[in-house]
Amino acid sequence: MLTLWYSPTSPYARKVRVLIRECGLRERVNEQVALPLDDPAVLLAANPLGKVPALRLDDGTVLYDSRVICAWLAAQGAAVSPDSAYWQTQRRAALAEGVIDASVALVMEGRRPSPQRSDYWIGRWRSAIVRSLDALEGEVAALHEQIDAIASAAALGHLDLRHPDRNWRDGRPALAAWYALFAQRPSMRDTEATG
Ligand SMILES: N[C@@H](CCC(=O)N[C@@H](CS)C(=O)NCC(=O)O)C(=O)O
Repeated sequence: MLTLWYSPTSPYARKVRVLIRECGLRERVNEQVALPLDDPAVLLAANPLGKVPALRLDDGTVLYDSRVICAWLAAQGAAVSPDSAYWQTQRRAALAEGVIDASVALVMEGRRPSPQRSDYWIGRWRSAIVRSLDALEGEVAALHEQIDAIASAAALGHLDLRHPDRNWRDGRPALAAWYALFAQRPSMRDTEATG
């Protein structure tokens, strides 16, 4: 049985839930409400970004975000479906893109006049980044030269550029060593921002 964590009002989750029905997969999916702002432990364990939707597959692995889940659902009817490594690559890319989203959101929030800034959202974005980098630290061996590696490098480069005070390398030696090597690639050097 597949498990989908969702919130009833999330349009991202709704997209997935509609597609589940359109694909005739409703009987295979246990839909569980998880309200992300309550930080339910089961959701944080499934998705370090702390967001819905997240889908647990029959083999226990979890997919997020909604784009990856929708692509996986759509592939279920296909004669030849990509393998599990492919979906994990897409899921890791979504994880890194979620770090980028949170990192950019922190910059934008910091540009608002201080009375308008939300400590609540700043705290949520920082926590999501910490959990997600911890997850990436455990998955470094899977990062090669695919989109998940590129998205991870872009995320870490942005953290260096905009949030150097957060010291993301602390406690994450494998990710730090991986990034030190990846950052030397000509593609990374050629696209490095300084301002
Ligand atoms: N890119 C994600 C976005 C998911 C998302 O932002 N979900 C919201 C609910 S509508 C959420 O869980 N927010 C919690 C948070 O931002 O901490 C996707 O496509 O699944």
